[in-house]
Amino acid sequence: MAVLLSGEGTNFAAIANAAASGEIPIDIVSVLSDRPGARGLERARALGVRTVALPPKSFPDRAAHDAALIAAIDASGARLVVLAGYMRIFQPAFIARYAGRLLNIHPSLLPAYRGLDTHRRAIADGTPWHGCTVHFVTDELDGGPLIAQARVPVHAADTPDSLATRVHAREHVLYPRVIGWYASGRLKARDGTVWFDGEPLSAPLVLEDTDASA
Ligand code: NHR
Repeated sequence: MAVLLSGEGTNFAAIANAAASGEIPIDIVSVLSDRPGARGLERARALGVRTVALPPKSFPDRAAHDAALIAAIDASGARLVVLAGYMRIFQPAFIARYAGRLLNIHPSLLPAYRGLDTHRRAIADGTPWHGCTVHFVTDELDGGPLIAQARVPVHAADTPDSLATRVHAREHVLYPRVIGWYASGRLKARDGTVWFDGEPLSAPLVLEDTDASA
């Protein structure tokens, strides 16, 4: 698989750990970023993973940037593409190329809070539960078929940062697990539906709560 990231790369690190320990049958062949200074690229280099930085400013438009990403991903031999804090919206040609093999983890219980700044918005609404969702990526922003979620409580004293920390801890468990399902052939996207163990999912799978998340 290839990983695309724009920032810290903590989800990448969690996936790389799960792969290195043999927990999931996956080979990370490339880490790509739109931000040459992304900390996640440094983490990848430290682990000996090939990295590619493609700043949007080097391209005339989004389509050209996407095309360069496609060329780099395909040259790496990746069959699965995983967004892990990647912050640039893709044009339809990118989405079409990786249909059914492009995953994202989004920091909310989708369909709630699509888009950016999810932790602040959840706190402002006084919602009691928040969390993260892994989904197949489509042209509908944060609107592709849902695969699995993990939830966390929102505490009265939470700030966006404290809530983000609680959500991140669950992301680092949920994302490697879902990628493992995909890699072992248990998880597929077909006809706009998610299939798990040969059955269509009518609702996202839920990662059981643990004391650590509360
Ligand atoms: N692309 C498509 N076509 N569809 C999706 O569902 C996508 C996508 C690209 C990224 C991740 C998503 C998230 O989990 C994602 C899903 C960035 C933005 C955004 O507004 C929105 C959603 C996500 C990521 N990006 C701005 C842009 O103009 C830039 C924002 C910034 O740099 O801070 O691309 O949250």
